Amino acid sequence: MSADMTPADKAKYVSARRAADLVENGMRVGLGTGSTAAFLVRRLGEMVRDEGLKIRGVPTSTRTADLARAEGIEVITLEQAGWLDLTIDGADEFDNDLNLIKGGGGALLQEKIVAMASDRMIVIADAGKHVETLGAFPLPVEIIPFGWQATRKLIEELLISMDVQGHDTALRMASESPFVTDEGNYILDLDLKRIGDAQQLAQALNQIPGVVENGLFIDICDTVVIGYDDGRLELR
Ligand code: ABF
Repeated sequence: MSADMTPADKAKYVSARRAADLVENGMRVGLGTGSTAAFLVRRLGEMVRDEGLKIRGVPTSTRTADLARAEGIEVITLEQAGWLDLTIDGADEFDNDLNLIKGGGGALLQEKIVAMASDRMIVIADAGKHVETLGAFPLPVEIIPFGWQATRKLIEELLISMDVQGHDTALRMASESPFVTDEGNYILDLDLKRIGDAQQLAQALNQIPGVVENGLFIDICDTVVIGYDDGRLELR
């Protein structure tokens, strides 16, 4: 841990290193995306190089794949792995039921597919990600570019009938152009402020034809490894 780390980075670092201890020789491991997951990938790289850990990693984004290869981790595709023993990934929010909002990094589709294709899913997060009720973090929804304005309008009409506090939506941009995911899709960020029934919302969103997937991870996460900036850890 370097002295110039921010308190949040220290919390992410301790969470990621604790989760790395749960990785065993021979595992096929889903590797998450984001800054917390990057600490995990770096720690696993150390274990591969210095302790002879033998794992095969399935990344959830091209940037995680690049980092894992640079760290000397054997990278395979989910198709090659077939199924995974364990996935470790970050999150933008987690509640007391371990339901999540993910997708702040724009990788939610591969993250959800990889997490669901795993015997166990562990989230690594700083304590600041814990919320009583999901929704303060804008909910990412991956949509196909075809007719995206119509899809956005259908989503906004849906939100009126949902148990949410906010209804604003925004197309995620990357400088002057729409942000494009690894699959070539767009992301709409829904500023819902508070989500009353996350399960109902997640199912309703995915009924809209142009919607590919949403960032609500309901009943997917098995354990959250919570890191604190003073080095403390809590497993839930
Ligand atoms: C990724 O990690 C995303 O789903 C989530 O948005 C992000 C959290 O980023 P960070 O770890 O940098 O806070 O899994």
